[in-house]
Amino acid sequence: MPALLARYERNERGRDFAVGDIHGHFTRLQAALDRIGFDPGVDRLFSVGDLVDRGPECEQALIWLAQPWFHAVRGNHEDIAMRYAKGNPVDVGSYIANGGEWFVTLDPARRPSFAQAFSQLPLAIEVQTDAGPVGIVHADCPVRDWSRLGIALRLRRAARDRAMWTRERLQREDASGVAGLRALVVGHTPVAEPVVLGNVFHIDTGGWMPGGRFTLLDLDTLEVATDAS
Ligand SMILES: [Mn+2]
Repeated sequence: MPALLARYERNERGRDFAVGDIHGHFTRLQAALDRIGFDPGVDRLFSVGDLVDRGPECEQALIWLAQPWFHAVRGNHEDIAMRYAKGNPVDVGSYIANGGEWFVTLDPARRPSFAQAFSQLPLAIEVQTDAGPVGIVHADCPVRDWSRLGIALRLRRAARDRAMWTRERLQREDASGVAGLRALVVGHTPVAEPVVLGNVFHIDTGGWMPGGRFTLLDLDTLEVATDAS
């Protein structure tokens, strides 16, 4: 069984970035990476998940997930795709309304390759930086202390669901933060500008939406990466 919490050592050679929800817009993401001079030879990109649904290039998710410099956690849209591919009950109407039409209409023989790739994704990533560990989860850390996350994810279905689905911290403007981490980076809820509550960075600035853009957060500085010129 793949790890629910994956750990990455400090990047000794290049930079580390996190990006918000992608939703099938890999061409736009690549353009954003090009603008900051992302170097796949030494840099790493950590995705908060939701690689698929809504956009036109969902099938490219498998190509990106195969890259050695690209690391993603599982979002709720990957979660739904896994359930659907396994034949578990999914409200197909709402799935399509939320961008899942590409998967519903995909050749059923091709669905398992996506379900398999998504099943390998951790629900949380921890990246070491000079100033301490940075966590990455799609929606939120379901426990107050990061050191308790691994066991919570293993033992509690509710913790796994919260990691992928909740919007409570943002809705409540809860600035209490997550202990045991320098910063937590999440997506899932679109925001016009990155929102920082305590040490929790919400970075889904809608790169997949008309008029939105991808925020690439430098994990070393916790600043939004700016264009290389
Ligand atoms: Mn989401």
